[in-house]
Order: sequence, then structure tokens, then C-alpha cells
Amino acid sequence: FERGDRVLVLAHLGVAFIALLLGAAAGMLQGLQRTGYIKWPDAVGYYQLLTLHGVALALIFTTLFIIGFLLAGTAKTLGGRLHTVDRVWAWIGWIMMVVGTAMGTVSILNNSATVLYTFYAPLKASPWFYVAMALVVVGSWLGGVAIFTAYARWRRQHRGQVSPLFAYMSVATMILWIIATLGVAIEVLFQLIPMAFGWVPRVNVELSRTLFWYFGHPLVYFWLLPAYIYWYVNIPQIIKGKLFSDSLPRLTFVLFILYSIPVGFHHQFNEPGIANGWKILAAALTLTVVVPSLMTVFAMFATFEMAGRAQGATGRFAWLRKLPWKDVRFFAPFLGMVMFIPGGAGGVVNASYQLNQVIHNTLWVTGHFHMTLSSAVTLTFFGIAYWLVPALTNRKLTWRVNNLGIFQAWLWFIGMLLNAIPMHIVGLLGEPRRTAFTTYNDNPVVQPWLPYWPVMGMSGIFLFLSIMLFLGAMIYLWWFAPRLDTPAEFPIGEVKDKSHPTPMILERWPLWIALTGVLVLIVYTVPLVDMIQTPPPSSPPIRSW
Ligand code: HAS
Repeated sequence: FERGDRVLVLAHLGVAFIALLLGAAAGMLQGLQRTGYIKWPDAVGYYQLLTLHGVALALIFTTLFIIGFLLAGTAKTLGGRLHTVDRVWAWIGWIMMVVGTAMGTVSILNNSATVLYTFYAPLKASPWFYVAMALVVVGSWLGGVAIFTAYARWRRQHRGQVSPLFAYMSVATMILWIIATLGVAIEVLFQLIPMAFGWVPRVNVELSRTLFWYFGHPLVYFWLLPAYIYWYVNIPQIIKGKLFSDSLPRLTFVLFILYSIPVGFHHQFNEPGIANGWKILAAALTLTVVVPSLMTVFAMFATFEMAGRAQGATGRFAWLRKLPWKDVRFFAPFLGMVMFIPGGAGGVVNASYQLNQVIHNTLWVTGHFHMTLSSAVTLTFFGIAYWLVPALTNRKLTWRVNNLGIFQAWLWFIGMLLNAIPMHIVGLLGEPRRTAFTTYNDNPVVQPWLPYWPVMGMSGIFLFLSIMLFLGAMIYLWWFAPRLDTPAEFPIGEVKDKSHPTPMILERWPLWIALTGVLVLIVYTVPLVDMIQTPPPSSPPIRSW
């Protein structure tokens, strides 16, 4: 890496790691509080800690880590470096995100923004919290602009050629992100900021939730796609294999752009004010967005098998033994893939209109996203970090740190099992999410849930310990590990069979963006017009602290 790119990417990762520390500490504390292990004085609320946990991890850690990772891969695959103009965009974006993060954190810590990471109206936070979130979103767009400018330059210089897969996927991820965040940007600018400043007496809650979930579901694919980039592009090289195909991963990403956005209503199945037909359409489209993940399962198994066979494995499953089980760069993401199987299956349950009535707003949903975001995605991010940080600082991933990483990944995996399995069970037993029940221990309604609470509480300790080990390893790899004489490896896999050219239509972004727009218009126009023309009885804002 050139110094300019190195500092830029490290700056993103550094802020992401600080958010990870804050969010993990808050996560453990709220978990211990909710499950009755500790009792805080009234000044420190469960909802305040839960807000810090959600915002720091789901919104800040992810966004900064992802943009750092995408910038690194874009620089590497599009000519080895970013140009000054790309870096300027990315730095302005970084500054906005850091200012937004600082403002948001202060508002949460001083208890003026206890509104959870979904900040549903009519709960009202300090206006500065919403301004902070807007800064983070706009800052992230500028990170996207940096990726777009680098990509556009490469394409101008390589007319008629298919772009490098990593860069292509980064562009797709940022297109998805920008289209998705338009919803939350409109909500924040036109509804929440006026509400928080007191410029409007009431707020159309149905509209604000719809705008939020227009953003909220593709948000989960903004988290997932960088993990898929690592699985598709980097892991084949790490396992001494080749990519199964160049077109298939591109097609999966295009499908994610098309189908991940018009499905937000599946978070609103239980809400009045949206006609059933639109909800059923969202359910159908959600089941369509499962398809690119199923294609990914297929491609990953194919890649693993081909790698094993290329190294001499014969027999049906002998190739499994050839995989580098002792390499944390592979092993941590692999644990994530395993957890994604039940996590994804849970998502299919959520998406099924009728079954959703059983699990909506219960701890089942919290269990679902601890298996997907906090396991599949986060374990992959661990794997990325163990390789990317030393690659940036040109230091060695020593075998001791590698082994520590494997232990740390196990600790995380086991912690997440202890966390998410009981959550799924108590969810089916009807335990609501986001509600501190510890004060109702005598109430018969909580009795069936009680045996599971100690396990969920304990999981927080496992997970926090795992994060401390991870951050310790990062500090070592950043500043103290032995230096390398030659540049560290940046694993980029090659395609096995180049005889099938990649269809250029996959690179025609205006077409995919236009089709996405059409799908969005089909799904959202009528319900939105309805909500605006015949609004539900709107609510006065409720101060949240
Ligand atoms: Fe979800 C709620 C539906 C995926 C995150 N989801 C949430 C929330 C979050 C979240 C944060 O339809 C809560 C939001 C809130 O606060 O209210 N989700 C789905 C569906 C999928 C899905 C259909 N979710 C994700 C991912 C997330 C995530 C990914 C984060 C990263 N989700 C829902 C619905 C709700 C919801 C409803 C609303 C519920 C409600 O009522 O509130 C699908 O995309 C899942 C497809 C995935 C698969 C798995 C594929 C497996 C792979 C691994 C391969 C393994 C290998 C190795 C190769 C079908 C790719 C194996 C090797 C061995 C040896 C075994």
C-alpha cells in the first residue's frame, strides 16, 4: 500500500475498533442488566445502554469497517493505489462520519438520545442525535464517491474490459447503500429533525417507519455484501484455490441490488395502515432475495471442493481435510458461514407472513440478527482484520496471534450460540424484545423465560472477553508485531475457468439502477401516497429521556 492509502484505511478501521469497544461493553452491561445479574442505579438505564450497543455496533462499527475494507480492495485491484481525488472524497467522508459519531455518542451518553438504533418516531431524541446520524450517512456516501471515481477512471482506461471483481462488488455494495439510505435521509431531514427541534407539533408515524424500513432491510445487505466479497474474492486465494466463477458472484450482487430494497414491509407485517396485498408482495420478494444467498452457498462449497481436489484430495469428502483449518483468516469466516445457515433459515421464517405473527417483536428476532449480523458478518470481519491490519502496517501475522485469533473466534462462536439459541427459544415462548423484565420476576408471565436468562447473561461475558482478545491482537498487529521485509500478501483469488467470458451487461449500472427504481415504485408508490393522503392519527413527539 502507498502511505496515503494505508493511513486512510487505517483511520477507518481505527474508529471502527473504538466503536466496537464501546458497543461491546454496552452490550455486555445491558445483557447482564436485562437478565438480572446486575442492577444499575436509576441514572443508567437499560434502554440507554441498549441504544449505545445498537448504534455503536450496528451503525458505526459496521459502516466504518466496511468503507475501510472496500477502499483497501478498490485501491489494490484498480491499479494498486487510489488517486488524490479519491482520497480527498474519502477523507471528507471520514471527517463527517467521525464528527457524527462523536456527536451521536455524546447524545447517547448524556441520555438525550435514548431511542434505540431504529430511532422510531414518536420517540424524540435531542436534535443533535439526528444531525449526527445524517452526518454519518452523508459521510458514508462520500466514501462511496471515492470508490466510484476510482472505478470510473479504471473503466475509462480499460474500455471493453470486465472490471476486477473486488472493485465491481464494492461499487455494487455502495450503489445499494446509497439507494437504501435515501429513505432514512428523507425521514431524518423532513420528519425527525423538524420534530426534534419542535418545528412541527405531530409526526406521521406510519410514514416514518416505512421510510426507515425502506432503508432498514437493505442495510442488512450492506453489512452482508462485504462479507460475501471476502468469501468470494479473498478466501479462494487463502485456501489455495480458485474462484468457481466470475459471473456468478456478479450476478448475486446485481440480484441483491434489485431485490433487497423493495422488501421493507416485511418488518411491518403487523402494522395497520398498509394493505395486505403489499405485505404479501414484500413477502414474495423477500423470498426472492434469499436466492442470491443460496447461490453463494453453492459457490462456496464448489470453491472449497475444487481447492481440496486441486491439492490432491480424492474421495467424496477428503477435500474438507485440505482446507486451512489452522488459519484464522479462513477459520473465523468459516464459523460465520456455519452460523449463517440457521441464521438465514430463521430469516425465511421471519419473512413468511403468517409465521411472522408468532415471532414479531419477540426475542426470536434479536436471536436472528445475532446469528446473521453478529456472527456471520462479524466473524468474517474478524478474519478480514487479522489479515488486513498487518497487511497495512506491513507486519507479520505471527502464529501466536493466529492461534489466539482461532481461540477468540471460537469464544465468539460459542458466546453467540449461548446468546442466540435461548433468544430463539424464549421468542417462541413469547418474550418481547427490548423490554427490561427483571423487575417483574414474580409475575407468572415471565416464569417460562427465567431458566434461559442466566445463559443469555453469561453469553455477554464470553463475547466481551472475545472482543478484548480481538482488540488486543489488533493493537499488537498495528504497532508491535515483527516487521516484514517484503510487502504483506493481499489475497485476491483468480477465476478457475476463464473460457466463459463474463457478460458485459452485468457492468451496465444504469440498467440495474433503473430496474431497481421500477421495482421500488411498484412496491412503494400506492402505500406511500395512501399514508400521505390519508395519514393515520399522527402522534405528538414523546421525549425519550
Ligand atoms: Fe433478517 C429482521 C428476514 C438475512 C439482520 N434481520 C432482522 C433484523 C436484523 C436482521 C438486524 O422477513 C432486526 C431489525 C430490527 O431491529 O427490527 N433476514 C431475513 C431474510 C434473510 C435475512 C429472509 N437479516 C439477514 C442478514 C442480516 C439480517 C444477512 C444481517 C447481516 N429479517 C428478516 C425479517 C425480519 C428480519 C422478515 C423482520 C422480523 C420482524 O418481524 O421484526 C435472508 O437474506 C437470509 C438468507 C440466507 C440464507 C443462508 C445461506 C447460508 C450461507 C452460508 C453457507 C455456508 C457454507 C459453509 C458454505 C438462506 C450463504 C457450510 C459448511 C459446513 C460444513 C456446514
